[in-house]
Amino acid sequence: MIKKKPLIGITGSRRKGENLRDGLEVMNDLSFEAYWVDDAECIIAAGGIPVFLPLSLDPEEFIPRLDGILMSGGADIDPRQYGAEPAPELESIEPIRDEFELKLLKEAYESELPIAGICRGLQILNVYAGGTLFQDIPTHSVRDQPPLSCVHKVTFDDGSILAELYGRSMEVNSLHHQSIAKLGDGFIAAGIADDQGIEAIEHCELPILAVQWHPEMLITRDSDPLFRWLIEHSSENL
Ligand SMILES: [Mn+2]
Repeated sequence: MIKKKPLIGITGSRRKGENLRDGLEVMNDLSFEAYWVDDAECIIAAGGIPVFLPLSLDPEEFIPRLDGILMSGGADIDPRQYGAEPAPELESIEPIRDEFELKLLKEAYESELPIAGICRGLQILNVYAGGTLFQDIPTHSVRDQPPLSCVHKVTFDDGSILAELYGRSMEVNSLHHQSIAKLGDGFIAAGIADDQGIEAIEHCELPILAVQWHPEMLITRDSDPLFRWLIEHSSENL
């Protein structure tokens, strides 16, 4: 018998047809939704089945059907979600996605579903838990090199799950221009950059890990322990 694989919801983004370079002009005002194929492929490589979550869905309906969640990278979070006014350096925001993901997290928390967060995924987890963000950290926004380029070190806290997964430290890519200011309730800052910026968080009680870098873009992606951790914990729900 084929072993049942866990279903992992992946969050994505809604855009206008005009953003498709090969799209038909007549469809410019229609919307499409997109997810990063690297995320899906890493979940497949780790033994899960990725499920894309359209923003029109009600999380209350799909959370009971899923075994785990990957909160993916994407646009900036609307600062008003954490009580701040938009700074001039704020990049594009996607309020409909913010609303969807915050509602999704409420349901996922209640179900104690395993969650992994990447980049924006870490940031929305922090905001959901009452934390705040720096709206622009230019030194971490290294976008003039291929996404697999490792540009700074992350050191993990002794005794953290992330240290168990990654060891004492690792070199990572850095495509984000925002990062955690005030840490959200229930989380520890398990990974710190050399400038003391928070690069990885884990929840003290719930199965939630999140990283600020993009493991799915690194050369080590197919054996990355974050995805392995997510699939192992999600398999407990089968
Ligand atoms: Mn960084």
